[in-house]
Amino acid sequence: MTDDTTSSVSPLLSRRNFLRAGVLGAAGTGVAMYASKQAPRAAAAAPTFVPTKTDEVHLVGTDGWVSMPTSAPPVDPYWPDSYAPNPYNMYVFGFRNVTGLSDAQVIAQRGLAQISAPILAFDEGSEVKISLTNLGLSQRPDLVDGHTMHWHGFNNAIPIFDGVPEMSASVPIGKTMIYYYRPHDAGTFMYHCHFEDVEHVQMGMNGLIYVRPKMNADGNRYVYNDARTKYDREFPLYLSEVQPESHWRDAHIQITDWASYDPGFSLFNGRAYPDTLEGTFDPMTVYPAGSQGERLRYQPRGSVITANAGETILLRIASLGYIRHTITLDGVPLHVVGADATQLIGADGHDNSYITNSVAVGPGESRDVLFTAPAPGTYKLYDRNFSNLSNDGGGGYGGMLTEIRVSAPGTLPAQAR
Ligand SMILES: [Cu+2]
Repeated sequence: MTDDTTSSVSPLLSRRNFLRAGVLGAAGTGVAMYASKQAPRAAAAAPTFVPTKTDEVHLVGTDGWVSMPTSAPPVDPYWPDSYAPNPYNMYVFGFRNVTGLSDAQVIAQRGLAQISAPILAFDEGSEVKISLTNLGLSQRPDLVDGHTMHWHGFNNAIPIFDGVPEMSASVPIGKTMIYYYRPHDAGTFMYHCHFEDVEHVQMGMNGLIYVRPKMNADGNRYVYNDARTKYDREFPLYLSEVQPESHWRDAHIQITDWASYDPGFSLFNGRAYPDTLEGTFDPMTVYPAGSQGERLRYQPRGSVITANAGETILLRIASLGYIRHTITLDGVPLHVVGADATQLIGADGHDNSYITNSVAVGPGESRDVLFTAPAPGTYKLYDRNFSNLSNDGGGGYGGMLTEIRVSAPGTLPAQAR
């Protein structure tokens, strides 16, 4: 506050003025509000926001079943889960994208959650409306848990759309809430449910959001509004882990002690190796019995990276696991141009990006990584911590391991959005 209202003239230092000064000061607008009382001014014109377009997405939150690699050693009684319907073996919560479906089709998705939630992609300068419907938990009708949409890293103007249930609303079973956003910052973000978040995030309610920069209007693809971040192909590398014991406990009406967290499977895009090498499937499609599509449709995204030699590849790496991961690509320089949805440049434009072959990513962090596809061949991308390279302690490789498959120049067509 200014001196003339609070401290220098004794008649103004009444208890009422002191309280008003403190309250207004705490609100961050005290000076302007007090000044306007003394000398009325014309109201400032409200800034006008004209969205380039409006994107509307409809998500549901529910529970369901997925399949970790069946070659892993059983851990009795936790995994495979005896309640799991064939061909699944682990209980999860998750989001599904039901945009455009009828009410009856939406309701029919109850109990059919996916892990590694649908990737959402929006443009800088657009407006975004995300409807979240809570379909309840088919395996746990005794639970009345809400769900929320928390856009991790988004600068909200008000808390109502932040999805933290203590600070805003959460969506009760059978209801829908519309979250509203104006993405003004390009980068790689995450979203997750924030209701009982240690449990709901572990159970699978989390995924990626891309915000594409305005500079893409020139027909090229950039990570940020900077020509140095141009790329040809992009791939998600969403990191998480699952602890089979806690998933079993949720299915069997038991309580987990989270202090004993010890994940059994480390996941790229919701799958452990060798399932990371399988294709991408559609959760809405019914695949033939016994096929990989049937088994993996609720963890639908494969992690194989395909490119032509010489192309610039963008890896959008983000983690909502609970432990730190270090992603390594032997012999190929990785150029980290962004961290936590922020380009690595200084206020003066100085380039703070860096070259490495091991990208460390902590829980709740993201990295935008560019590399040049090397000579044709197959390369391994993996977590260099060997304990994250096995499935439930079994022999051989598992966990966070996938392949980069490089073809001769001109072999693959341009990547479609
Ligand atoms: Cu939830």
